[in-house]
Amino acid sequence: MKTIKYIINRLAIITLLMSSTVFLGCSKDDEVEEPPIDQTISFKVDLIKLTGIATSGDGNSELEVYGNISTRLNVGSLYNEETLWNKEQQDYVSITEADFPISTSKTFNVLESQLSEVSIDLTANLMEYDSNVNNEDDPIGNETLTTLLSGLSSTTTYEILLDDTENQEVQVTYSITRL
Ligand SMILES: [Ca+2]
Ligand SMILES: [Ca+2]
Ligand SMILES: [Ca+2]
Repeated sequence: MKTIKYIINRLAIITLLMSSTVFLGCSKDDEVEEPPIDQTISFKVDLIKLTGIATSGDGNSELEVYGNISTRLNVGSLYNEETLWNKEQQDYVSITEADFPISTSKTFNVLESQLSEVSIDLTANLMEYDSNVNNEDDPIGNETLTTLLSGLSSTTTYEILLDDTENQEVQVTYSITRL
């Protein structure tokens, strides 16, 4: 009796092994299906212009503007930063109460599967040069605007007002386009 029981047990184990082999075979077949392709979506950041909003605080109604404007793609905690405009103090540009066109752009590629966790920053950090040695340069402003990309379908234009110093104010205009 003991031997028969033993044989039955063995048979049961063998049957189990065989059926699990069949099962594994099935799941292997399923894996042959191609995974969905993750599309790449491109977003272009265009720096369009600086505009003097208030310039009377600098004597000759012309601001001597220098500094840095950059854009940054954030994917979760990772990022990629690019410079759009950069002037050292000695290379300042003169801004009146009019548009000062700038035409630089950067394009970022984003995987469609990551779209919900992706944003683009635009940071403008501008200063106003004053030649008087006793007078320190004036901060125009240092601001960052963050845009979530998941809801962006075509071109959207953004404005950042830098107004840290009274009557020496500059607005930065840029756009983000989903290509
Ligand atoms: Ca000034
Ligand atoms: Ca001036
Ligand atoms: Ca000045």
